[in-house]
Amino acid sequence: MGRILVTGAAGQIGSELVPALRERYGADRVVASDLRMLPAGSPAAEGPFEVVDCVHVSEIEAAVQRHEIDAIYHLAALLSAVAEEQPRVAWNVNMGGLYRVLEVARQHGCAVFLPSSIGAFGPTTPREATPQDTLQRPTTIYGITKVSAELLCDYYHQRFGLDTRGIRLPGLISHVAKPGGGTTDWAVEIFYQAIRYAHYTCFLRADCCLDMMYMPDAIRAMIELMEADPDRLIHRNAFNLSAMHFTPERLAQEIRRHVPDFAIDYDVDPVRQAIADSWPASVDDSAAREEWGWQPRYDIASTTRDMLERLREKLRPAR
Ligand code: NAD
Ligand code: AKB
Repeated sequence: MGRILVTGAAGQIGSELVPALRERYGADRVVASDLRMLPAGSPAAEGPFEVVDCVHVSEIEAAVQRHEIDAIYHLAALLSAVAEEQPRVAWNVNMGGLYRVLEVARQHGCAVFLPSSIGAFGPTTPREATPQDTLQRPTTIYGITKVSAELLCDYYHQRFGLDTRGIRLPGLISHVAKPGGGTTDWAVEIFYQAIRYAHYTCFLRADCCLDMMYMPDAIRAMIELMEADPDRLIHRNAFNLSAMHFTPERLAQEIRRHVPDFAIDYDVDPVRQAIADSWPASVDDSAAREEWGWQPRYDIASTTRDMLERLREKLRPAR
């Protein structure tokens, strides 16, 4: 891997992807970029940084040229709940930003990684063990941008020979940066609230099952896919990826093993519930396993244990 640009680097994924890439390829070879500055003192802030608004092609191009970039991890996007509040902005950032990144990549010969999502599926997709190749008719603006993004990346690969690769990520659980306004944010918030108040009010129904993954697995998957032998990749944009799936009630039960008096109640948000109801409960990731050897390492028990341990440390009052 040569020199890497990460867009949207201040977000939930970028905050952990940038340090992981720097550890693997060298700090000076990975340039973080975002609309906003990285929080001072965060691990991602230790290294090169550029302000890049992905809807401005000149800003992407300047960063690519200045740092002689070979690969772009394009993370900048609006997540599902925020996108539903601002559909026009979501289209502009998610599709407009991607189109400009792909054009710059085409002109400068960069590889592109794009995170798609379980949001790329819709209510007519088989909901259990969702196949790799299946019906994709999402009903959210987020999902529409994700399917379009998968297709656009395939097009740039087929038409221009660009090395584009992508993963359909499930909801991500992490402790470094908070999630940015998605439907699966509850699965992060619940840990903060369990430690602070031993209580959480969930905005999804108790029995709403969704696919989930712990961030270390997601980061490893992104790096492994970009390092995979291209001759073995049949799907490219984008691979189903799975690690675990659970309901709020099931996660609450797991948290109670560590916080015995933890209580959960429900105040369902109809908008986010409708989004969740249109997504798979579990996905079949056999293509990723066969084509580049994907294997998750964290399940619900090990994720819960690690999240609580790390958040207890992070939220401990300074003496
Ligand atoms: P996030 O909302 O936490 O971060 C996105 C970042 O993009 C923010 O720091 C924001 O400032 C930046 N940004 C927004 N508009 C921009 C623009 N015009 N130019 C440059 N930067 C801009 O999101 P995330 O959770 O880190 O997700 C990153 C990507 O992964 C997105 O494409 C998202 O759809 C996808 N994804 C995330 C999850 C998840 O659970 N976090 C799951 C599936 C897919
Ligand atoms: C969201 O909820 O929007 C994201 C996702 C699964 O794409 N976490």
